Amino acid sequence: MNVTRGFTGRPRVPNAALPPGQYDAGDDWPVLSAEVTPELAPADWSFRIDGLVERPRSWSWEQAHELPESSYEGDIHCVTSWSKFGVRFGGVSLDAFLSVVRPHVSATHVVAYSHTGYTANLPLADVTGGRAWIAWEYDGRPLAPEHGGPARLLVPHLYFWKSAKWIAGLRILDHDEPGFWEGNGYHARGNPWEEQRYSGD
Ligand SMILES: Nc1nc2c(c(=O)[nH]1)N[C@H]1C(S)=C(S)[C@@H](COP(=O)(O)O)O[C@H]1N2
Ligand SMILES: [Mo]
Repeated sequence: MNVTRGFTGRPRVPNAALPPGQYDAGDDWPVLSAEVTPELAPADWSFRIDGLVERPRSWSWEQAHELPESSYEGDIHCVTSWSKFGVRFGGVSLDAFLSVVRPHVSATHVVAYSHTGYTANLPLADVTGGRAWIAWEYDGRPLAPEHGGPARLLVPHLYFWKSAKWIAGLRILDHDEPGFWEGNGYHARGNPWEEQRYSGD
């Protein structure tokens, strides 16, 4: 890809909490969307998990809110090189949804898909063990539509393109299948600490 790596146009302040090549966006929260922000009311939102699971199912907004609340407080890292420190999201851990559908032992990967058609692939191991959420609150308020409200996937330990906005579901697979950005040259896993930006990194 024809991109200039390692240049962000901002001064670098050494910070051990910043993955390599990232800068601190401070109070800014850039909006990065390949699609037009959809008009998606909570009543029209649903979340489904199917594929290699024992009991595929869908949750309405109300049903999803009956699951135990879980929050994330920490950092997020976009591959375009901004990071944000100490953000707070509220929602439900993906573990709570997955324990209901029960992935097969053969399951290795997931494709997350949005109500808009956006997709992102992830190893199953990256969305289990308390490391991924369906998030509908930011800073104690409803998640704004441009940031994926009413609900988005949140996988903060990977580059933020994995955190599909307007999340509609997960398809559980026994192989890896590139999503939208991964099919356009981005890394299959996207670990910011190993600077896995592009396929081949
Ligand atoms: N549906 C959807 N989800 C998406 C994207 C997108 O274009 N569409 N962009 C991804 C990218 S590249 C990033 S950095 C984050 C941006 O989230 P934000 O706009 O809330 O900062 O969402 C991710 N999830
Ligand atoms: Mo991004």
